[in-house]
Amino acid sequence: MTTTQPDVTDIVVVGAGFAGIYMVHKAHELGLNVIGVERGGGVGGTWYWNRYPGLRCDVESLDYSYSFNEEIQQEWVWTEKFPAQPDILAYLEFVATKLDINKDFRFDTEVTGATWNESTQRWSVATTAGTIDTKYVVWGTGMLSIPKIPNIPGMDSFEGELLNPATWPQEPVSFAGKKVAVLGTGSTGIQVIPIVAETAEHLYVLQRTPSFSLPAHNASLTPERVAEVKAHYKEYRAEARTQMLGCVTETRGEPFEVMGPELARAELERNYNYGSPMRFASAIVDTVASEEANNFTASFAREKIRERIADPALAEKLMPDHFITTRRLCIDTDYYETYNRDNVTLVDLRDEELLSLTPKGFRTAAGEYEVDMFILATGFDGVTGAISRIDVRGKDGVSLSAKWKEAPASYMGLSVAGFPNTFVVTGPGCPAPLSNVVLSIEIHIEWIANMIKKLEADGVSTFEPTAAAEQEWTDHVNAVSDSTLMRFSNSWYVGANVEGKARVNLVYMGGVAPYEAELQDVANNNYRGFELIH
Ligand code: N01
Repeated sequence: MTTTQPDVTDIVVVGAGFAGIYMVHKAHELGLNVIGVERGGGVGGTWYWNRYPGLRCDVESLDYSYSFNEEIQQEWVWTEKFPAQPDILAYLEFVATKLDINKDFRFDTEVTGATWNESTQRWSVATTAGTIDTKYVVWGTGMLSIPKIPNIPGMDSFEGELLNPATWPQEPVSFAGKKVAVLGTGSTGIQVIPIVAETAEHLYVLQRTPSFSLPAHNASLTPERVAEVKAHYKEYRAEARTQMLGCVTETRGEPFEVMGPELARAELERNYNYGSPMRFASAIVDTVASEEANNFTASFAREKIRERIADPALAEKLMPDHFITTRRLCIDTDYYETYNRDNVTLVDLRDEELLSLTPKGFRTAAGEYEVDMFILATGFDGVTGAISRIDVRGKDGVSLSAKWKEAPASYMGLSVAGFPNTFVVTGPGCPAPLSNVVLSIEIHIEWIANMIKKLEADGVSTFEPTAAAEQEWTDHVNAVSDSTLMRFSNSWYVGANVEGKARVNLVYMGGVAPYEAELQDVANNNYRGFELIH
């Protein structure tokens, strides 16, 4: 229903994922009016839309959950080491009910624009169900919510089922007896490929860039393990907050040079056997920074991949050649073993370029393949994609997407010069993409809520970061990133996966704990870098 008079509120929260749910709860605590807007039919964010079989998070469930509410973390029972999508969605529904935030959300409603009004010093937020007049806008639109659809000739002509994991149908999809193609071998492809292979008549995996993947060793959580963590959850969460990746890794925190090859290998082995990308990536602390450490870790991971594939020539085709951890380090269940099956064929797009989809399948430089289903596991327009497609106009009518087209700058990864009274949760230039993102979100939401509380108490009408502070932070993000091997990355971490997108360091590589300390320092110094107008 479209209303002519705008609704009036204090805060508009866009998105009902981990960020939006917590922000609406914080608005309740602050005693402010809040309206949440969510394009999905319920809470969940990316976990609402991504429903493909095999989807589970690569951060352990005991970490990948809110820490702010003791009752919630005690009551909810995680059953597996790595949570599956239905469990995460059920968890978020449980939290939303518990915190009574559903009533504040307009579901099945899309934000189409947001315009800063100079005369009222407020935002006008346009949605598909009317306009909202608000003092603050908090964008909780997610880092990975807009799928990247590749522009492959002939896609419209394909007569079979064309599926995207990020908008997977709600009803079950059957692969039984079908010829299926999966395009893409990032985290998504690696999870869906073994499941498809189980029942498909034939599976073609179309790979352009091999990923590094480790066995997840997923398993049921024992009641003892759950009880042990729950008995000391407060301390466990506090320790996670002192870590670079925002979760407990139990690693030595030593560089390769100090460890030496023998100990380094033993530590890689120990963490490989545990099964966790966070732990494996932290086994040698300078894996992402030093070429020597990285080559050592990568060689170890390649050795392990070789052991899992029966055909040595095929194993070489699946061998990644980038610096490990500069693209997502994946975890899997039977990914490489899937290539030992008779009904699976690797189509190496580096040998035979993908030319087009055809009515009956796809064509490469080597020939034509018939398939009934084509799955686009081709990734996301990361970090900036969701907001950039909304018409957000700040001061002087400047468009956010135009500003970010050049370089997605931010101050502290959560605010943007020229866009007053606005926060972008897990925006460009924060450590979230390389962290336990739930903790990164909590850090942002708590900081944002504290700032709003202070602004309200002090009678501040508008705030925005100065252009100088934004530049300084962006330079710092770039300098830290360029001091690591991330400078060679060609993934969504640097916007390299989307044609025409500015190549920029979207991830702050300084780590979660130092980043939170920096945020606190900004707050403690009367919100250094922000212009506050009474
Ligand atoms: O996407 P990706 P994803 N022609 O960008 C290929 C999170 N996540 O959805 O690199 C041919 O990693 C592309 O090849 P290339 C996680 O943060 C987490 O898998 O462009 N190939 C690549 O192989 C992750 O990092 C979980 O050469 C094309 C693949 O598609 C992020 O989401 C699960 C192509 C895309 O890989 C994204 O992962 C799932 C083209 N035109 C996702 N376009 C877990 O927690 C793209 N590709 C476990």
